[in-house]
Amino acid sequence: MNAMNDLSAEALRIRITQHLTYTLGKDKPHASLYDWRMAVSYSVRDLIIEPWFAATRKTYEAQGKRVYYLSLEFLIGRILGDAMMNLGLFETVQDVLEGEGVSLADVIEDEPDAALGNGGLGRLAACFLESMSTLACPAYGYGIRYEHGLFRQLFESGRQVEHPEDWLNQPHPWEFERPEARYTISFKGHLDGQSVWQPSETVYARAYDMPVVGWQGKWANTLRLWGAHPTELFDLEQFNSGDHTAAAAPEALARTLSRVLYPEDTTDSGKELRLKQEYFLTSAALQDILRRFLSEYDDFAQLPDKVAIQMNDTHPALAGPELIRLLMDEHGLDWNAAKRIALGCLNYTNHTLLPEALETWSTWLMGRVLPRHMQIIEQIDQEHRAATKCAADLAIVKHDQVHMGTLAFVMASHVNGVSALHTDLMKETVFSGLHGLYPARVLNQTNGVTPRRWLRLSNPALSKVLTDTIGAGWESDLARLSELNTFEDDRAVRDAIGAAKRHNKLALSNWASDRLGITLNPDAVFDVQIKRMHEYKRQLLNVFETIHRWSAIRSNPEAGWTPRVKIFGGKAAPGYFAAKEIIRLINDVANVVNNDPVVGDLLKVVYPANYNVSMAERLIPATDLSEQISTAGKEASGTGNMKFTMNGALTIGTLDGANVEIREQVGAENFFLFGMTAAEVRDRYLIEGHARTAILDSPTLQDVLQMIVEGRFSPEDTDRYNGLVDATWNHDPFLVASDFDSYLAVQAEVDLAFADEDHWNRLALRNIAGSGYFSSDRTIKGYMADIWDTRSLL
Ligand code: HBZ
Repeated sequence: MNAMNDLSAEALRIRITQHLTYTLGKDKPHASLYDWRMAVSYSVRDLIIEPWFAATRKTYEAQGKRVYYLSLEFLIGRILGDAMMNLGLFETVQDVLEGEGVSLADVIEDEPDAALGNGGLGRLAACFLESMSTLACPAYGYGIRYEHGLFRQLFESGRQVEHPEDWLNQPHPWEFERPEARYTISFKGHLDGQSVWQPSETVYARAYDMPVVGWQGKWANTLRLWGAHPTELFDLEQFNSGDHTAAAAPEALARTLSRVLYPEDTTDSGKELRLKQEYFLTSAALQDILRRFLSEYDDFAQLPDKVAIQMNDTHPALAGPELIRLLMDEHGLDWNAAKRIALGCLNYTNHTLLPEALETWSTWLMGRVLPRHMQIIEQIDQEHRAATKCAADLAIVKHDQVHMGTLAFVMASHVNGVSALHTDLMKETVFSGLHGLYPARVLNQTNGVTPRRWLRLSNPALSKVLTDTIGAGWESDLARLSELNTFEDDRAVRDAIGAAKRHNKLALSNWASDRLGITLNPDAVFDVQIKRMHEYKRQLLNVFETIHRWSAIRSNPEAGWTPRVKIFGGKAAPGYFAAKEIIRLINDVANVVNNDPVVGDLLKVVYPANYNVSMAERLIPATDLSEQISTAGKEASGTGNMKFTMNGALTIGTLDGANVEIREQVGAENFFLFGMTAAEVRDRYLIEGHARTAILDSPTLQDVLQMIVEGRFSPEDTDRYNGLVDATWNHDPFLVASDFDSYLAVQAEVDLAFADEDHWNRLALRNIAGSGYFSSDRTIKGYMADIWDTRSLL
C-alpha cells in the first residue's frame, strides 16, 4: 500500500543507530533525548529524499506549470511526527525506540515548533503545502527563514509577557542549506538617467530547502526559505585597528532582515524593516523562478503557461512591480510585454477585510527604500486609472500612500476570498469599486485544513473509529466521511465516537494536571476558544458568559448544572493593549473561579500560556464545544473551526466566515447558532448608543459588568478594568453587548444537549460526517482548476 511499509524495524534500527554513531557521534549509553530525536529525524528524512528527487524528475519531464506560493508566514509546527505519519512509519519507529528503551512521545515532544507565522494565514500556507504534495501538484513554497519565530508567551501575574523564541538554537534536521542558490537583493540608492537603479545597500538571499512530504510518501515538494547574509565581507582592516563593532556592521545589518517574524496579526505595522522583509522574500523568489524558467525555456512569453504565482495576502504584493523590473531591467523586455507577462502569472488571496490590516506604505518610504519600484507602481497606477477611467478613490497611490491591496488586485489574474461570505463581502464592500472595474477577477476558494495532521496524527483514537467504521482511505478522500451518516442509528458507532472523545479528554486532563496543576472533570463540557487574541474574535463575550455562569452557580449550586471547563489559548500582538487587557481579565477570572469551593467541579477556567500548533493538536481532539463567536462579517474564514468539526466538536457560533458553510454541511440542527448576521451588524453600527441600549436591556450583562467594576476579580486593584467596562458601555466596537443575550440563550441549549450523552454523540457523528468538505485537498483542487490551471502529476 505504501512505499515505506516494507521497511522492517530491524532495517530502521540500523539506520537510526548509524545516524546516532556517525552523524551525532554518540554511542547509545550516552545518547540524550536530543541525540535520539536527531537520529530518528535524519533517518526519517532519508526516506523522503527518494520521493523528493522523483517528484523533481517528473516535474521537469512533464514540462507543465509550476505553482509558487509566496508567503511571509509558514506556521509549520513540529515536523517529525507528521513525516512519520505520512510515510506510514509510526508503528515501526515506535517498535524500534521501545526496543532501545526510549519513548517516542518524548522524542516527538523534544522538537521545537517551527513557528514562522502568527495565526490563520500562516497555518493555511502550511496546510496548503501538505495538500499540494499529497495531490502531486508541482509546487514551491517561498518564505523567510526567521531566526526567531513567533514570541514565546508567558503569564506574569496574569499579564502576557513576550520572550524571544529560539527554534534555530539547535541544528534544524529538516533543512538543506543551498549556498549555491544565492541572489543579490538591493535597496535604496537613486535612479540614474530615466530609470537605471543604482542601489546603495545590498544583501544576499541564501536558500534553505525543506522537503514537504504528502500522504503515503508519494510526492514531495520543496519549501524554500531565504536567509539574509552580508554581501560585504567582514572588514578585517577595521577589526585589526580595534573597531570591532564597526567591522561587524555589514553582517549585523544584513542579518536583521531575516532575524524576526513580525508578531502583528491582522494589523498593519508599517515599519521600514517589514517593507524590506517583504521585498527580500519577493525579489529572491522571483529571481529564483526566472532562473529556473530560463534553465528550461528561452521565451518569456511562455512564462504564464509555466508559472503560477500566488500572493498570500498583500505581503508579497511587490511581486507585480518586481517581476516587471526584472523582465525589463535584467532581461530587456519592453514595458507592455513585461506587464502583460507579470499579470498572467500573478494571483492574490485576500485574508481580511479589517481596515487596520490593509497594508499601505507612504510614497516617501517606498521611494526611499525602492525607488525603481515606486516609479513602476506610479506607471501601473497611471495605466490602471486611464484604462478604467476610475474614480480617484480606486487609485493605487492616493494621499501619498501606496495601497497594497489595490496594487495586488490590479496586478493579479485572479483575486480570491477565503470563504463564500468573505468573498461576497469583498465584492460588496472593500473591493466593490475594483470588482466593478474588473468583474471577472474575484472568485471564492473556501479554506480547508489537512486531515493528515489535524485528524489522523492528532487524534489516533477517533481515526481508528473512522477506519473501523467506513474503512481505510478517508485521509486522502475526506468527503468519504459522509458515509458515517449511515451509521447514525448504530449505537456501537455512537458509543465508539463518545469513547474516543473521552479518551482524549482524559489525556488532556492528565496534561493539565501535570503542567498547570489543575484537575479537570472529564464529565464536563470541554469548551474551547483558541485563536489569536483580538477584539473582533470576542474572547470578551466568552469571559462575560463565564462570569455570569460562575455567579449563577454560586447563587444556586444545586440547580443541576452541566459542568463546564472553559479553555482559552492565544497570543496578543505585543502592542495591542485592549487584547492584553482581555488576557489579564481571563486569568483574573480563572483565579477566582478555580479557587471557589462553592462552584468546585462545576466550572473551571484554564488558560495555558504559549498556545501554538502543538498545543492545538492536543486541545482540539479533546474538545466538546468549539467557540467561533466573532462579530458577523469580521472573520474572513477561520480554519480552527474546521479542525474542531472534523474532530467531533460541536460549534457554538455566529454566521461568520466559514461557519456559514460548516453549518450548511453538518446541518443547521447540529450547530449552535446565535447572534446577528453581517447585515444586521451593519445596521446595528448605525444606531447611536447601541451598546448602552443593549446593556440596559440585559440585566444579566449589567450584573456581569458590575461585578467587574466592583473589583471582584481584581480585589487588590479594584480600578483595573474600569477602562474595559467603560469601553463596553460606550464604544463596544465589536457588538459584544448586542449579542450577549443571544449567546447566553444558546449556551443554555448546549448544557441541555450535553446532558443527554447519547444524543450528543449523535450530533458529534453528524459533525464529523459533514466535515469532509473542509479538507485542504478540496481547496487546493479548486485553486488548481480555477486559478492556476495545473494538473496532478500522479
Ligand atoms: O487568515 C486569517 C483570517 O483572520 C482568518 O479568518 C482566515 O481563516 C485565515 C486564513 O485565510 N488572517 C490572518 O491570519 N492574517 C491576516 O489576515 C493579516 C493581514 C494583514 C497583515 C497581517 C495579517 O498585515
